[in-house]
Amino acid sequence: MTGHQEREPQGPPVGRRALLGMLGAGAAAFATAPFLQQRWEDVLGAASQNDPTGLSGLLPNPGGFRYYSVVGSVPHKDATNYRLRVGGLVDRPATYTLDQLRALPQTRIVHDVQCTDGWRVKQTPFEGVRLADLLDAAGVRSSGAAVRFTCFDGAYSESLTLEQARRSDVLIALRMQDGPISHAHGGPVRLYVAPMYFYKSAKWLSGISVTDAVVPGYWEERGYDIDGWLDGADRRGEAA
Ligand SMILES: Nc1nc2c(c(=O)[nH]1)N[C@H]1C(S)=C(S)[C@@H](COP(=O)(O)O)O[C@H]1N2
Ligand SMILES: [Mo]
Repeated sequence: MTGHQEREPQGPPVGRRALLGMLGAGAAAFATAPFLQQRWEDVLGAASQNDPTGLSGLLPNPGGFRYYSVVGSVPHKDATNYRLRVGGLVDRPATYTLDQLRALPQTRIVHDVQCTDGWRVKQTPFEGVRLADLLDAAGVRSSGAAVRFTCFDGAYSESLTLEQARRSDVLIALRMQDGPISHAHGGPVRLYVAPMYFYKSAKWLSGISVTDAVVPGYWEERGYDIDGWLDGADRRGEAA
């Protein structure tokens, strides 16, 4: 590919005109331009989060993902200002920076991603810190039974039982598809619960709190099943 020839990392930010051009040009425009692809993902993210018709799912969609957010805009965070707080029913509450999370042992999982809306992205690599490691470091008290996740979008939340949270295929993910997690995909840090539907994988993760019972998450309060398990081979992650 000739992608690097198209890149202008020192240049001005991509302007409105260029973005409109990309919308017209479609897949060909960004297939050769990794620098622009990031912006394209932001455009798709912005378009699909405010889309009651679901038509934004018809836009060219790199990698088959759709972008979801329950709020209209989410602050951007990076290594300078990202924090993850671990607390609740633990002996040693902690706050992690992005660099501190990167310095911990990393696990890579390759698994199909599935949304309850019907789309699937096959064999997607995620990489990060096992949630079990952070829980062990925090020292879960005997009264702890579940984990509640909160997000710096200010609205989304999720939950797992402690037993689910301790599985080796549940990650505090720092990387996705072998790169840093983009803002649109919930970066710099999202939850990744490989054996469950993707709504369990909270984006823009900022808080992990051990609780004495499961607190239903954002979608679960609105009718989603608290039990997000995939079926059979999908749960086990056997490639189809
Ligand atoms: N903070 C936050 N996390 C979220 C959501 C959301 O709206 N906000 N949507 C969930 C749903 S329903 C899905 S399918 C995935 C979508 O992830 P993606 O936008 O990276 O494709 O994120 C999940 N996590
Ligand atoms: Mo979803």
